[in-house]
Amino acid sequence: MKKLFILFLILFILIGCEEKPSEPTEPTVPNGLIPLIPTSDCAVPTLEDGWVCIWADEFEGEELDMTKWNYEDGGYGGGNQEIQYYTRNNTTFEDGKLVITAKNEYMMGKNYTSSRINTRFKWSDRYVRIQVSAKMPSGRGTWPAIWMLPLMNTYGNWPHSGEIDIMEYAGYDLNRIHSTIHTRKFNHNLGTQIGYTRVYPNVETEFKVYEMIWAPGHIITYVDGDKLGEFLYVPGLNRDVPYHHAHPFDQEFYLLINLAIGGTFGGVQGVDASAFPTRMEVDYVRVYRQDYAVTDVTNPTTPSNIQLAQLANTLFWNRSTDDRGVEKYAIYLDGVFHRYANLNQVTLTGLQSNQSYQVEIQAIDFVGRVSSKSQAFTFTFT
Ligand SMILES: [Ca+2]
Repeated sequence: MKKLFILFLILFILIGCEEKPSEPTEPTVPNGLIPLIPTSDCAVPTLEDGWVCIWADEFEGEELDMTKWNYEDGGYGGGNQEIQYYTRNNTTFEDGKLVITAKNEYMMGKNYTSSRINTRFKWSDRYVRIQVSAKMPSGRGTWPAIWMLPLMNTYGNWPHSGEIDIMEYAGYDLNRIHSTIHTRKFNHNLGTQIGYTRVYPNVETEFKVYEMIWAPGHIITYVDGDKLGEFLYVPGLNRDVPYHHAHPFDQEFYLLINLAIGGTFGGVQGVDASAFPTRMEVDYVRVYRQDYAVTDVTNPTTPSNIQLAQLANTLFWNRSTDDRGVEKYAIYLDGVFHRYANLNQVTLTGLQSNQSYQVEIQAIDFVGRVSSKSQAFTFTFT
């Protein structure tokens, strides 16, 4: 027995030696970036292809984690003539899930109660991947949503600074999931919002993963891995406006989850009072970031095909490609750095009227690797 123990001890030491971590190597990532460390409260800390969980709520507790979320109590109707009064009393926690129960009960002038939560000033970000596992409520008049609003209204009040509806559902149209963006140029007030819709099986009886992958100029939404919506900024189709009129999604957004009743979307076929109470359940929210320090290894391609837009003093160009995405472009005038642009369009301001400039553009990725400068484009400021 003792011999066996010693044998195991030797084996253990040998294995232990082999597992000794290797010596640190020279950093190969520019700008001293270090790999991301997953947040400890995420059940799935990494996903394939370099995604690391940076924020999550698995809803394992007995109450809402107020370090992560806010309740939005009140009866103002969300700007959509919704008929619920939101109160925190309609949110409960069961079996590791957040449950919002909409009830047919009078409160403060409204005939229904429900809940709405958000992460404003507690979590916000841009260019992330979000997964929300949720089960929809049932009944005509219900309108659950998982969506995002801008943290700061950098480009003005709604819809100028944008809205991302990762998913919406109206209970009168069984199993039909919607995914939509609203911007200054594309919004439902003008009837120009850009949306996608598809029927998925059993959304009221099964948990589905509602997902968004958000990259510069490009947002894709999924339901259980099936692509539902794709929103791409194409400057050639938006020559008349600054990019943020069409695609203001280069700023930080926060997350909202709510179960509205009635209103301009959920209530178009009325509200079936007998359908209440009804529940929206959320199993988890997980937010991932691309671990650029590990996954980004190549430089972006050189911007090309610089052109004048219809909008005065505005240029656009073919987007550069990169192994992990272009974060921004550097604009040079007569060889001198002038400013950055987050997407492949820029409106130049404050230059000398009737003076010509040699414009060169350089793409920069998320670790700071740069492309070559583009061919110079001669531009006259007006
Ligand atoms: Ca790169």
